[in-house]
Amino acid sequence: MKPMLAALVLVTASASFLPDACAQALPAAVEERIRVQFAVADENKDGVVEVDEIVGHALYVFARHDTNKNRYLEQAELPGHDPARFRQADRDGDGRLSHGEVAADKVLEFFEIDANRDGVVTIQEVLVYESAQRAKRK
Ligand SMILES: [Ca+2]
Ligand SMILES: [Ca+2]
Ligand SMILES: [Ca+2]
Repeated sequence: MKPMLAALVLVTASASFLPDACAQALPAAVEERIRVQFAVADENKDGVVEVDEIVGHALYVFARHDTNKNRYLEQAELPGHDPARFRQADRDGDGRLSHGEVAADKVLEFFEIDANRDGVVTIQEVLVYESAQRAKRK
């Protein structure tokens, strides 16, 4: 009985204060940038981001970065982009990202961010996800 109770207390404790603690770990400038990106991605302005909105946003960003307009993104077209992230998205390993590779990467990330699995992503879910990612990178 006792170990079970301890586990229960642990779950309750982490559920109640961990997300807040995580969100606070983000520098204000980073949080602000995330909030701006979220607002842009939320095309229908209902306060949550759906998977279609994230794909639409990703392809919009794709077009803006594809400066030589060859319908592929090379690492050189993404200054400041994490090279490890680039390689992860580059599924066929040809050194460039196609529309499909970018869309797939975003869809996979979307469902990872959607912690409560309700099919939409809230700003809180994004902030918790981002701080977890940053903690992992450290
Ligand atoms: Ca929306
Ligand atoms: Ca590729
Ligand atoms: Ca969600």
